Amino acid sequence: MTGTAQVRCMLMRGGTSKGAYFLAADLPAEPAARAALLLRVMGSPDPRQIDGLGGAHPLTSKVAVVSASRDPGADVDYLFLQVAVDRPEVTDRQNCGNILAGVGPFAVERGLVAAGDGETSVRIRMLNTGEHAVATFPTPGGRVDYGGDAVTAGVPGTAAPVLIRFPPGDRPLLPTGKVRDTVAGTAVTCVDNGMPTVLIPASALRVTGYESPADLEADQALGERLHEIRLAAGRLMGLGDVARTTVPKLSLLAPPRHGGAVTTRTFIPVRCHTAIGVLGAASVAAGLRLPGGVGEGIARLPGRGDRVRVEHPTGFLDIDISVDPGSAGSAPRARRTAVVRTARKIFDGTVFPAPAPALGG
Ligand code: NQM
Repeated sequence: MTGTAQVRCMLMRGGTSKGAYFLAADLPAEPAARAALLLRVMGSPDPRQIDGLGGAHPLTSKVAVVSASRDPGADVDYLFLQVAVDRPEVTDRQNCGNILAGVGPFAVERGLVAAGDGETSVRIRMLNTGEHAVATFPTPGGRVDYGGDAVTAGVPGTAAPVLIRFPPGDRPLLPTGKVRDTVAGTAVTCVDNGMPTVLIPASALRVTGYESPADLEADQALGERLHEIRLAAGRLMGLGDVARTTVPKLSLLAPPRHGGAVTTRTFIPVRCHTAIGVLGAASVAAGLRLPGGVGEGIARLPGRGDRVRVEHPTGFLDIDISVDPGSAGSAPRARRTAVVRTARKIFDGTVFPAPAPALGG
């Protein structure tokens, strides 16, 4: 470990999020000490995160901790940590598929995985959920090439594609065992294809689902209603009291407007996402593929092929998904989920965390 006065760190954009990437060996192993250090690295708690790397929004206050894996099915382990902006909290309760997009390139940059000539595939064990992913990205001449033609809606310009494939998970897609539940008086579909998510028809909450994130965040009555639904849904999903956790997420559904399958506005869970999370979109897509869910009559699913285009406030996210709807004796499961994201190395160097607050006083 480098010591806590300065820490080796790479700042990367992963999909539509931005985070600080660390080798596990460069951070304290003990979770409380690691959390205390990361709060100082990111500048939390402070709504502006003025004294740290954080960008004053949950989407830019993220951390990846990466190490070589002992799992024979993985090259590296990835632990995602969400650093709260205005509260002194660091949580491993959720995963992040956007930050995941940077993990493979980071593993090559730090020498955890040897680059192939042309492209490299990195097998990643996601410690937050125990699930696996495989990320494939260009490495011409044995170096990560971040430049390319792929577009990530919500990110300016183009970049190299990072193909992320999620093998079939063991966990059932429906944490409540039902494709439709009524929580706090509202019909919802609770689904988890990598991210516990509650699907809610926007019309049930008296919004169109096409409002901007800022307008939705400003709607106090909506915020209170969403909180009520989330607390009830969290209990039903077996997540216990979710008052202070970042999962489940809430996705409002409305008919598509731009040729996709559905329009979404996703709460993560208080701020409204400016796009949608990768695993959040994978969960929305899975929920739409299950007959009887609340997306029926709202979504327009393609008749052929496995691609579900999820529209969001700054464009769309395509999810390739195939779902086994289950039968009398077996619960529905995802057979295959895949997505193309992009990532970029922004900065590599040493971060100097703000000094720890003095004790006492
Ligand atoms: O759902 C935001 C993000 C995410 C999570 C959030 C994510 C995912 O966009 O896989 O990527 O839902 O908190 O980074």
